[in-house]
Amino acid sequence: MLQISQEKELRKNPFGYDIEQLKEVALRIRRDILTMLPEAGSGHTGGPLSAADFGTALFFNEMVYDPKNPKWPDRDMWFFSFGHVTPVHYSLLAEAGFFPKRDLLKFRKLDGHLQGHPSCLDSPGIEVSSGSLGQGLSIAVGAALGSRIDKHPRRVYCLMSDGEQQEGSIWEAAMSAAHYKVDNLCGLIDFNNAQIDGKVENIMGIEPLYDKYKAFGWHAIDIDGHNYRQILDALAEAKTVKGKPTVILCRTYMGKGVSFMEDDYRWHGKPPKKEEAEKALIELGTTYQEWYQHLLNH
Ligand SMILES: Cc1ncc(C[n+]2csc(CCOP(=O)(O)OP(=O)(O)O)c2C)c(N)n1
Repeated sequence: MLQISQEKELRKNPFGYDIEQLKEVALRIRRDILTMLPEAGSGHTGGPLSAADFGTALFFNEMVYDPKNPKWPDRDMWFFSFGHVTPVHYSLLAEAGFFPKRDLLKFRKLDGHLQGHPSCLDSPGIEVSSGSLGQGLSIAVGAALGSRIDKHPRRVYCLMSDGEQQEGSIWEAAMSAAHYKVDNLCGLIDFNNAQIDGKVENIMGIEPLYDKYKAFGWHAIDIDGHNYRQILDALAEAKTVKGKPTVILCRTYMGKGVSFMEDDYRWHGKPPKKEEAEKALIELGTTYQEWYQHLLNH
């Protein structure tokens, strides 16, 4: 039988950063993303940059976990259903201390553990391997239900993209989450209106997404996904909702933070070349060489 702590002081985020500290972390996360990608020579840029702010709020203010003990029974659980955003996922894990930052320089390399899509067999802090869009919410519903059966106080977070709302399996999972009243489940959607081939609204529109989740029996919150006050308030509100799951629609911009990437779907799946990364990193107050060295030393 697992020993699960119900005590409030044990079940808290290990950092508890305020908004100014969260902004500083997110800047480092964006620098990491732009340094590891050209080094890998492949991978996704736009989604990781759009998800960087609500991802930072989750890892450095909200979720309960122990980076030195990834399988700690008391932990909350998070599932990155849109597996392809590994640059932000891995950078958050490294920043939190699950593994050294220098590992980021081995992203997508044979002698590293950080695969292009997350593998729970290879890297700490990954609950489940993902990459096939639309699967994560079903897994999260199961984890939330199982936690409830165990009388575990954990919360389960499912990070999704807007493109994957086009998958039918999302809506089967959404239906079951409401049916089973899993109020320990919180979905966050990176609503950047961009996917691999263009704008989501032009490929297969998903609006009105807020009304759709409401109609499926969820509590829904629509926020600016780059505004920390709104993100933290939405996460706090989600914890007060009883009898239904909550979804937070995080309105974001693909490529957020880099002028020549923002709101451009062509950055969905390509890495910056070293010269492009240099330009981007200068906008973010550093240089490629400086941040590469920073990663090597941490
Ligand atoms: C089931 C499935 N179909 C297709 C793909 C290929 N694919 C990878 S990312 C992507 C675009 C998805 O757009 P979105 O999830 O909104 O991500 P963003 O562009 O915001 O990073 C597609 C179609 C996949 N990974 N899984």
